Amino acid sequence: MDKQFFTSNRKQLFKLLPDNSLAIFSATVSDSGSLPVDFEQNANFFYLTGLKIPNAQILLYKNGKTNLSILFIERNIPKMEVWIGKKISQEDAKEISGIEHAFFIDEFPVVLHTYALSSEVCFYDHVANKIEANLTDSLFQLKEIVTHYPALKILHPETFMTILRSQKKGDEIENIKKAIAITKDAIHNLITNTKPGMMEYELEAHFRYECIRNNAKQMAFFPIIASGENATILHYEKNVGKVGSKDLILADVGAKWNEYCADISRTFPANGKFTKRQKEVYNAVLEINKTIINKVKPGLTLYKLQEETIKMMKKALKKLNLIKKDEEFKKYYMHSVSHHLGLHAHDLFDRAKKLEPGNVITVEPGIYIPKEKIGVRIEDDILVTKEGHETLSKDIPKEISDIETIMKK
Ligand SMILES: [Mn+2]
Repeated sequence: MDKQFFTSNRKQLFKLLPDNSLAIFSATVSDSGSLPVDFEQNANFFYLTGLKIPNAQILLYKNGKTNLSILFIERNIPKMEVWIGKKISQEDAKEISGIEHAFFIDEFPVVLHTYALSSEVCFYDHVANKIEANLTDSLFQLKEIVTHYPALKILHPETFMTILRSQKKGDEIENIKKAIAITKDAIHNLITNTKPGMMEYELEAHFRYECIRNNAKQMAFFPIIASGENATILHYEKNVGKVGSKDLILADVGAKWNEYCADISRTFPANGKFTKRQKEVYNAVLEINKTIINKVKPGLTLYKLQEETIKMMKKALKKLNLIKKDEEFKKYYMHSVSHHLGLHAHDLFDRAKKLEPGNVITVEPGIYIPKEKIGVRIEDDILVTKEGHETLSKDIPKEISDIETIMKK
């Protein structure tokens, strides 16, 4: 991605920040002395800098006409180079991010002091519920700021970041498309390698293998591979069940490409052939999936899509002889039909906000029947366009006949 993209993201954020304010964002904290771990960059930090390095920060300062972005990165430690290689230089970090001013992270308190005294508000991107180290570190720094600058009002920048990040630009959409294309191949690899009697983690391996082989080394989230009754647990992530010959398998999976996520669900029969009952349930979900996708256009809210889904779901569940009264629908369909997608699989979003061109959302109805050991979810990724929408995942088969044909080969 071009540094112009990240520069423009900061510019947009400056427009939203009030006068006399600071904003502080942090990269993911990681202990570079220990063995490698799967590094996942903090999404807001990536969005504003394009940098995929740990232990860095960015300070934004707005005062009158002054819009200042200052980057803080780790110092290179020559004796550590043999263990972990060289740290990125200030020049390279400036080049990637388009930020003109760079310091080392240990200089943060001194630089902050210069700007904190002339600021009224500090938007601190305190990162909760992610990695524990990150939480601890950002809490420690926040405490320091509160102690040293008691007049500074502390707020969270999430509202601003939601506005910015829900509006996907060209390169972002290209990244999501690429993540979906790899996910498509990996789902194909998963489906065509499935045999009854396998373990769910073997299927997970077939999915991951194809992603990694295509240089998508990171998953958008932990792959859900759930067979039979396991498919009725919405966020099942154990993947340790044995696939029964009559089971349906629900795969809710997504690769990541250059930090951007795909989020796709497909459901297929272990032995390659749907039973009559499985077909009934599957087609009911498929019809809702298609109808809701067709409704997607600017001006709608996610609330409205959910309302429409529930309306259809009530009818479908009655037809499937699962419920008699409308209000019983929650027994078999209990989640939202849509969320935004981007740097996170569940990206920042506001359910009440009207959809706009550039939004990328999922459409994912499902029906879950534990007593019949059937769980079906069909999830596609949709770009909202001026005219309506574009189904980014339209090439991933979801018709029963297509799935059965693929599995016969
Ligand atoms: Mn989803």
